[in-house]
Amino acid sequence: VQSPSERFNFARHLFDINRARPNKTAYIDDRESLDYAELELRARRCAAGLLAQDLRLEERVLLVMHDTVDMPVALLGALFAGIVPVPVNTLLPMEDYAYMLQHSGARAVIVSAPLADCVSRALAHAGSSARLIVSGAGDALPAGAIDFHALLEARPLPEDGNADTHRDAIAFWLYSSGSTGKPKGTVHTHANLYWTAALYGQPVLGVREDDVVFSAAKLFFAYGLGNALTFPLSVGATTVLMAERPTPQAVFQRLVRHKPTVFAGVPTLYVSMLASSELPAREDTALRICASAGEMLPREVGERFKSHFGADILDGIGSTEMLHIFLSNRSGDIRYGTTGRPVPGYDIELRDEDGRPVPAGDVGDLYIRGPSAALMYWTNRDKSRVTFQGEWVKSGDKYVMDRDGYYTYAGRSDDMLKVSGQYVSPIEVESALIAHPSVLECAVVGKPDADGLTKTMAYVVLRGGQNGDAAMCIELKSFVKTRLAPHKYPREFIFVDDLPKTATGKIQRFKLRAMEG
Ligand code: 3SK
Repeated sequence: VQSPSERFNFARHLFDINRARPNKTAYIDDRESLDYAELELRARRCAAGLLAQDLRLEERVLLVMHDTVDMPVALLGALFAGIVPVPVNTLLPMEDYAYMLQHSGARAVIVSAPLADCVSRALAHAGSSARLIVSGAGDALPAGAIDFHALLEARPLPEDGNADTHRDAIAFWLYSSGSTGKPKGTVHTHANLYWTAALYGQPVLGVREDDVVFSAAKLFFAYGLGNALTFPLSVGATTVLMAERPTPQAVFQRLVRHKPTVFAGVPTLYVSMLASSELPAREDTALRICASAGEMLPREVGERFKSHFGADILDGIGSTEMLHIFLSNRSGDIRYGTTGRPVPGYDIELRDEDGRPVPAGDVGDLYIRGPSAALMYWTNRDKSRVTFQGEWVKSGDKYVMDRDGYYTYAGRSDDMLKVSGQYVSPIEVESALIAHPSVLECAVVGKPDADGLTKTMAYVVLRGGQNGDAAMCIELKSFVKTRLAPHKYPREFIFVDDLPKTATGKIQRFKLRAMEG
């Protein structure tokens, strides 16, 4: 596969590829569609508008945006201008946005109207003077804010007016969570985007020009960014965007209305789609191929989906640090229940605790080498050193490879949980729970549900004689919900007299896990 040229701007690269198909639909959202010519024009206007707001090369702009056409316009506009977009999860509490504003030093934030109030409070909390730009505000623009559509009235930068970026220049960041501490700003280059399409999107997932692509995973995730921007735009396909939460019903509506040929989801969603009484008939849909990532796809789910829709689900694993999938099943080479084999262009090693490769059949820590690896975690030297080890990236997952070279997930190396395809730190959930006046101690672990998918549960020791009844469960659930993103709160509580601990007082989560296993 050819490397990108040394001077390389990913947004310009996409516009050059698609200039031959100006009238082809690039995006369809819930309100409008954009053809490729309009997408490029709006992005070049956005680039000019951001520069007019005094943002400069490599300064950050936080994107707190739902999946509407404004999101790719903002992302590509910033990339074109050499400004660094930082797309972030739209379901976070205000304090997380305040942290990200401070940590990234963002000079502007573009926010979807329904989230503007929360982000305004975050700006005040962080003492940030970043400009607030609101998408979809209509007549309800908050005082002092700039309307995104007014920003797009700027005279567009010319077609060749992109920032003259190096392929290895900082292009964008994504925040990635860890078991301890704050989210880490994972710094990616312009070339990294190119490589995910060249190595996975086109040859493995097989996205092509005549496809209609729909990703239930949102653009602010590395997974969704590849599925719904990098891959389809790199071949001139059409992409369906959905602003609302990806419930089975919302997904079904789009599968039937827009007839996507490529769909990307996470195992929890596939399970709830198959369990729904509203599952559309195969004849009402047009699926050709699907992707799954985030957590292991149970074998029966892949098999049942294939027999209903006639389309395979390619289960794979990627990471925010590697930007997209590096280990995957492939069409014609699928073993449901495994994560498949390395994506050509990536090298995989499983190592023991001393860093030595483990033989087939043994569990080891997963290391990846490949050209889409992030540069570092911004201002976090210690954690960068642990993860980015020369050419290799340590993923934090454990895997086992069989004699035929297929890899099977064997858990995390740390206490992190993967719930609905997203990382959950048990420590963060415990810190939220312990803030409740009735909670003396607690420990959060994962528990597989009937489909084999992980859900969080909490062991709780209550203060002096309080009752661990159903009312207390409801109380604790709603208390934690106000402090954490929705996928993180425990779905189940078990009240105990004490927790298993080491001699030095460390909670032994593995003992609790064994009780549930
Ligand atoms: O969770 C995954 O497997 C994944 C896949 C693609 C990109 C990013 C991630 C975290």
